[in-house]
Amino acid sequence: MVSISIELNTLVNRLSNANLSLASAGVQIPRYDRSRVTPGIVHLGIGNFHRAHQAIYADDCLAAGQLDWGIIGASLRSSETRDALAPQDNLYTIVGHQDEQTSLRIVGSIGHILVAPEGPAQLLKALVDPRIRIVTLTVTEKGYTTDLASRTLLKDHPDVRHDLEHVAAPRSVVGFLAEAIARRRERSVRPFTVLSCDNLPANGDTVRKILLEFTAGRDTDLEHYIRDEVAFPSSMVDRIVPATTDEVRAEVSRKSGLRDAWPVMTEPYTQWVIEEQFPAGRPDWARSGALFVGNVAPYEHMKLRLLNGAHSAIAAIGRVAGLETVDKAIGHPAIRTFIEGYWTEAGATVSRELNPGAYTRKLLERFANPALGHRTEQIATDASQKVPQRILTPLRELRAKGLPNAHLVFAVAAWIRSCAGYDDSGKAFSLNDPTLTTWRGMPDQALCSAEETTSAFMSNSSVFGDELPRDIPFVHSVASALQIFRENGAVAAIAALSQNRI
Ligand code: CS2
Repeated sequence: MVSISIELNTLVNRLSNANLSLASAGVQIPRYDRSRVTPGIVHLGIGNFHRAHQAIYADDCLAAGQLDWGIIGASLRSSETRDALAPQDNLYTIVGHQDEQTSLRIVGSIGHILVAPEGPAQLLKALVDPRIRIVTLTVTEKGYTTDLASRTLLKDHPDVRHDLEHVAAPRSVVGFLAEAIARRRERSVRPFTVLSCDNLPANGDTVRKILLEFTAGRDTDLEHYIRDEVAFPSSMVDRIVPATTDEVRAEVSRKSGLRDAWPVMTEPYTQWVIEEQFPAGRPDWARSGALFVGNVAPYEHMKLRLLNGAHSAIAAIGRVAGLETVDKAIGHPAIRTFIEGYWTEAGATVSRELNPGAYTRKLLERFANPALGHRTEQIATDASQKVPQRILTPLRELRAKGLPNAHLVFAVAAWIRSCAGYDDSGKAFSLNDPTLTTWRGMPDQALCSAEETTSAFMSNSSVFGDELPRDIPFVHSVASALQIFRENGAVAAIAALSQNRI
């Protein structure tokens, strides 16, 4: 079966500019002349999320005739995406799945992909190009080389240290941004706007802050220039984008009639809320529904705390319970009830004006989409970088106000339990969270009691900060929830909470 589909696959033409006319009927293709597009955006972190989100908004603008807003994508690590997309003229297919419906769209907004480690000078050249007016970022939490609990630059991070010494050959996001802004300034080229599209609180302000800390150690004139001249709007981005599987590749070849080495599958839902601060201009992303606001914080709180918070809780519980995908986890009555309780508590930290009730009703539907096959393992990746802003920030607020927070405490315990690296049946799974697994204080949960494990985790200040570990009732409740997880298994533990048996 596999070899037959591989053979069929090689008979299908490769996606490319020249082959676009061979796409099957019903496949949406770029209706603009790609050879006339010029770059206006450099995007750092050319992964699936960018390709299913910002690149689509850009594609719509290009189709509307705003041809000076093409994207140069850059990867700060591997050459995988460039290697897959370059032979197909950087075209790729977006597969939309909802219920029984599939939509296919070939996207043309990425003109070129650079691989930073292969040629940092080329990426700097692109960043200094006066045509570039915006630099967008999806570099994941880790890419900010920041201690998330204190929002300070990790000055001892090897890449940060390297970049302070080798300014012309940077490795990190801050290193590239600082050097590009410095060169533009020397050449009297107006600075670009830096637009973070990662799931971080006040993401624009966070990049600004770490960039200022970085430049303070390098050049105080540059620091002042960045403070006065460079805009860092914050933005909230939302679209669920699972990792691409071989099944998706095969489906795309079969349905579009063109072979695509790296299509991206996603849900129909998409949202982008952006602070209106673009002194160097911007494309008309509003035409695809982007919302421009004065302050993104209420939207970002709602999304990070309700969607991402629940996602991280589901990922931890799901992994421990042996449930591999979000739809399977949320389809389990005990988990669904738990998540509804979680939303009631976390929702108390979200602006009423945004109608969090309607938002979570929609989330239930989105999480339940079986076509996505969104893996709990994917969401659990780098969980130690996600838990602070998704779960612990609202938890601190709830505790400060004396509001109910038992579900969030259970989510913390579930995460700690999942860091044991085996599920309730004893089956091992890998923890893809290098910041945590290389942490010296990581307890061996098979040997440590729930209290010992909890107190070891509490000593990790880059996750828990300084204040929560001093909240003794909180530490006790995490330890007792962890004990309940150990004794009963994840599903029974959360069911007991929902039934008020604890
Ligand atoms: C997820 C997010 O992997 C994760 O951590 O929570 O990628 C989530 O799917 C997106 O933020 C949805 O917009």
